[in-house]
Amino acid sequence: MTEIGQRRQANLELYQFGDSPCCMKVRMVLAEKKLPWQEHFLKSWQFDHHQPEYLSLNPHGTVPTLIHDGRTIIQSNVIAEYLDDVFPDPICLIPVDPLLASKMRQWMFEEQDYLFKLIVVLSFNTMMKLRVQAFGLDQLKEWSKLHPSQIIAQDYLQRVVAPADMEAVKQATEKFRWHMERLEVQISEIGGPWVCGDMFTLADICLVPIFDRIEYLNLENLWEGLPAVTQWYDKIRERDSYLESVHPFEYRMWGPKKSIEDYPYSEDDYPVDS
Ligand SMILES: N[C@@H](CCC(=O)N[C@@H](CS)C(=O)NCC(=O)O)C(=O)O
Repeated sequence: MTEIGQRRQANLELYQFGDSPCCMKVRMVLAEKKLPWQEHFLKSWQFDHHQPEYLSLNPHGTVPTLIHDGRTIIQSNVIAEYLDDVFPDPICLIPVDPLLASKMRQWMFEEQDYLFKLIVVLSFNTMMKLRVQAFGLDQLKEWSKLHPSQIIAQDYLQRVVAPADMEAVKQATEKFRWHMERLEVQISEIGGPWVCGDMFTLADICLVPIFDRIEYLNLENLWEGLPAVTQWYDKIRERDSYLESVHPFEYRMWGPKKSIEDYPYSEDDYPVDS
């Protein structure tokens, strides 16, 4: 079968939340590969990702989960590499050179092990707590009954209701800036425009959803004065795959750029997810 025929026949399903950085990463790989896929949208605020049916696919109760021809693949970085291995056309996103490939994976780990954890702290303290105001505590308590583990559900409710931990926010922004300075060195030393030089790779795709979230939190100053990082972000936002995979503003959760007053919750749409 030709490569185009193979792509048309690819049977790909993605379980996801729209706003999730890990899911945007996978959507962007799918877009680079021009692969059609079917969406299974999970409502995180109603704990769809903790229901037994979903846990049988992904025991961690996290998104994304990819199903390819009935086979399940979890962990966003693993999914990204899997898609590149199985669908090498029309663009290959992993360098052949082992040293460059190791550099790419190093930045993929940097995103998973550090940057992602930092944006969880920043998001939780600045966006997630808005859910109490937006939905109302009674509604959140009602939904929490849908969680199969009441210990986890109560812990979640307490964290959402607790006042923002501004010391944790301060520490997370300082750490984030440190990673940005290292990224500046990486892109400028290799000559850009991408993290691994001339070749656009999975490292670029893994990092961009983190930038998207930071920008949505009005924290773009975290790469202020870093020209290589700034140019990298400007350039990646011109790619079709970015435009196809970035979550539309209308469906985003509330945050500094989207106030509850201007965008009140309506039963008819799904303006929020994790
Ligand atoms: N290492 C995992 C992380 C997955 C993850 O934490 N996903 C978030 C969304 S970006 C999630 O499902 N959060 C919901 C929860 O933890 O309850 C991956 O890369 O797939």
